[in-house]
Amino acid sequence: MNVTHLATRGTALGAAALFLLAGTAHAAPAARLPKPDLAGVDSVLRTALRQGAPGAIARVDDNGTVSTTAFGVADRGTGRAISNADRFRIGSVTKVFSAVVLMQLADEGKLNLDASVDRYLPGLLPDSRITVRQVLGHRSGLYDYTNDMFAKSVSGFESVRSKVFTYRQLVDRSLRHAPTNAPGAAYAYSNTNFVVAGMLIEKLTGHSVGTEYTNRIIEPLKLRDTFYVHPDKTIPGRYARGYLTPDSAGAPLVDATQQTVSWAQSAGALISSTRDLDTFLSALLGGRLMSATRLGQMERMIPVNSTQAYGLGLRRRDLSCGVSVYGHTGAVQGYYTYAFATKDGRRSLTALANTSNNGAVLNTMLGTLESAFCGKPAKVRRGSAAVERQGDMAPEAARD
Ligand code: REY
Repeated sequence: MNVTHLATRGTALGAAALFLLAGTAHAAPAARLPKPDLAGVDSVLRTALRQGAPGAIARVDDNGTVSTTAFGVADRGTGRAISNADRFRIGSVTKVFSAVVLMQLADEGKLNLDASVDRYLPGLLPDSRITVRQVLGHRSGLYDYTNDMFAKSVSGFESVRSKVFTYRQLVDRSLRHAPTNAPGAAYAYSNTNFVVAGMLIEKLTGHSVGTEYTNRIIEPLKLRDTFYVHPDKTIPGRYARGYLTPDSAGAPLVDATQQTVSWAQSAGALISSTRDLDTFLSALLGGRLMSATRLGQMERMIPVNSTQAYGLGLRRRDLSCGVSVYGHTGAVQGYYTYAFATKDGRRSLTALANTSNNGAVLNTMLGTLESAFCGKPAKVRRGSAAVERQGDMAPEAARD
């Protein structure tokens, strides 16, 4: 086990040049947040290890004061200790990147969020009432093709790990099913929406999503650990291996590190690190990636359940202390990610466990948010709200 609490002080982002657009400061008054409970984060990660995660890491950036913590291994074969320098697959946190690209295109007057998807991608979807805004908010009704794909976790994964899909093939898999709801009528999380988002990016820019992530986000923010390598199967440089938990109890973990992630692409194929995701979310919420008006639209939320809401490619979680944080979770085979920040972007947390398909670990890792943003729990009697909140993950949270 390795434990590191590394505190460094510096400017949150040393680049005024990152103000890509004038007048974007998103200056919510600095909320009075409890101090992060770093011992609490440690204890959450240790619990995740006891529940089967080979390794777990977290990084809290509190207005430039950075704390990192790591337990367990990056590689079960060599026993190498995991650290916050390790890259990993971020799953659906990719959706925030895709949404940012589209919001920038909207700022540039190249995309109307309330236009029909059909206007930009004629004939792709059977219902021309579906708008871009509905797609980004998971309100299109498009069925999530990954439901059937991963009904059996290990064989489902093995059957796609080396495949290269076109976006259209993924959309076609969705369209074999009836829509889950009429356009705009309900929230229903679906990867299909962010496959459509990727198609929109490529259609409007004439470039691959990888090029757009790089030019618009990765390079301006100097994210040195963030890569879109699809359909390459290998994570560049130093990385944590990812271990998929089989459905049958007691079966050995499956090393899922090498895969194309072609089944997800613009819905979930980015690689990153805790440092880069903290930087990205702080920049986004701090108003440095799009106009203030556009960010407001991205943050306009529809309630999902009692503790969660969803905007445009952005999730809000309401924590037990009354603080709300914005970001996304990610679940690809072998990796569970939580990446969230305060509304003003001044405190961010990214946490990773290098396993997946393990509901106990996913639920436990939610506790990193409580510790990072709510501080030490108030002294409460048994059965307190703070404890109960850990158990209230919505069923859909197991995948999104
Ligand atoms: C894919 C299956 C979940 C994960 C998914 N991920 O939609 C997107 C996300 C990109 O939200 C897999 N679960 C697991 C199963 C369940 O196979 N039978 O946990 O590794 O990040």
